[in-house]
Amino acid sequence: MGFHESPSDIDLEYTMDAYVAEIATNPAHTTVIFTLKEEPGALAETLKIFKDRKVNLKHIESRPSKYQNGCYEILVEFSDDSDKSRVEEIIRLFKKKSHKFHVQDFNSQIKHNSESVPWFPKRIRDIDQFANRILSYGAELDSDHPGFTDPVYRIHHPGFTDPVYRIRRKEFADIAFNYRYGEKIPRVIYTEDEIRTWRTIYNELVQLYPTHACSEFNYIFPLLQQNCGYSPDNIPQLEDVSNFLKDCTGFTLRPVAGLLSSRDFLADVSNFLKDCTGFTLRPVAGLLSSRDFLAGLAFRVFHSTQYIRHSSKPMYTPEPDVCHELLGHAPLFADPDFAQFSQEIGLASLGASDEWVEKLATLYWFTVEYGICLEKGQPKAYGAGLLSSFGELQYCLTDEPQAAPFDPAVISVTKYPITNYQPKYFIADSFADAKNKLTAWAATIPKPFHARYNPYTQSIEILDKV
Ligand code: HBI
Ligand code: NLE
Ligand code: FE
Repeated sequence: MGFHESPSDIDLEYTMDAYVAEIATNPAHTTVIFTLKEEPGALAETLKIFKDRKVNLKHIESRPSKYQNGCYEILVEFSDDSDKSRVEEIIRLFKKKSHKFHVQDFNSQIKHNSESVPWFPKRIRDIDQFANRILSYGAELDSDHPGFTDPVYRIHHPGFTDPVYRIRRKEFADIAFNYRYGEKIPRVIYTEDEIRTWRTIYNELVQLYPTHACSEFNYIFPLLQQNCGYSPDNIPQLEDVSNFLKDCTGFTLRPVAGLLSSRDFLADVSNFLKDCTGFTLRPVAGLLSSRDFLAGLAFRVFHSTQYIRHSSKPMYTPEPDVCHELLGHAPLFADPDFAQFSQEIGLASLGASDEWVEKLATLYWFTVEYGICLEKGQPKAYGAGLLSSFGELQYCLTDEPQAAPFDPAVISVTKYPITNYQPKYFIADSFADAKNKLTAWAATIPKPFHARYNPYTQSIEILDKV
């Protein structure tokens, strides 16, 4: 993107990325970055420039300068919706003072870039900006998700006509709407009726897992039973599962010790550290757009519903629910290769065009949701949509559906139904094979940059493509 011409530009990359995010959502923002000597009152004096011109500050960041001793780099973002001439005046002023201030005005560059690159979150906290932008909250509202306005969907969704269920769904939606990054996910007391639905699904599925699910899934599942309250009589709490997925990446043993039963302690601790992945869950009221949903994966954040499907149709629902998230998705997010595969799709989606996001969503569909892989020559399910539906889990390994080899170029343009069992599955040779093929294919997505996740700052780093 041509930002990094001088060493100090490279150093400012992170801050500038944050700025790109803002300007793209709301073009009426300007950011300046300048270097200030550490002197009493220096910052206050500079900020007076904004105050005197009645320009509102939106955001300030500071950090010690690596290049000039005793100096601070300050990023100031301000709204300029009031008066363009005031903003120009401020920029002029900064430039004039540049023997004292090193001024960066990359407005023109960024405006240019934001025309071609859709907005995407740069910091994990940015997810708050879209997590409530849902397309439907299922039983409550109609949706513009293709298919969800379809009468067929309503036939598959008996919750639409059950007033008690609709009220309950509203309670779950409110939890998700009020949630902000970093908070604990509120614990839910599930009703007897809800637990009965969970029990039906759980008991059916655990009978199928040993023969139908992939070995990675079967390896993690007992850990969830031991540590997160997975049992026929208890719907696990999102908060506990989220902590499970996240904490075991830590280097200290202490949080791990708290989670494990003392039996097999040492063996489990080492496996625990190895196997978990830093994925976290975040409550969501309903379906997100593909772009928003995939962007979460780039940060290893998985948006999870917390409500349960209507009790009248436990075997299959077209909509994600807590059974789907916790039985279908959560176990494999504890597998390092699978976690990386999922994050890879997320990173590829950042800043991609609508057309390419749709292709990535389709790939997500045929892998993370409906993937089948070979194990010792035998097909096994790893897709969450299969692992949470005891109807489709049985069906998918019969001769009835079509099976095709794993080829991202083919998969990405394949049409699929969202309210029925899949007519076709793509069979991967292994996770590793699927990941390599995906990475190779994703490199062909036309984007001016490569996005990489920095887990220490939990932010996206942008690398120019050469
Ligand atoms: N939103 N909340 C939520 N959960 C999903 O599983 C989900 C979504 N939006 C889109 C989606 N899944 C996929 O079908 C792809 O479009 C990415
Ligand atoms: N069909 C799945 C189930 O019944 O658990 C849910 C799929 C959500 C995409
Ligand atoms: Fe899903």
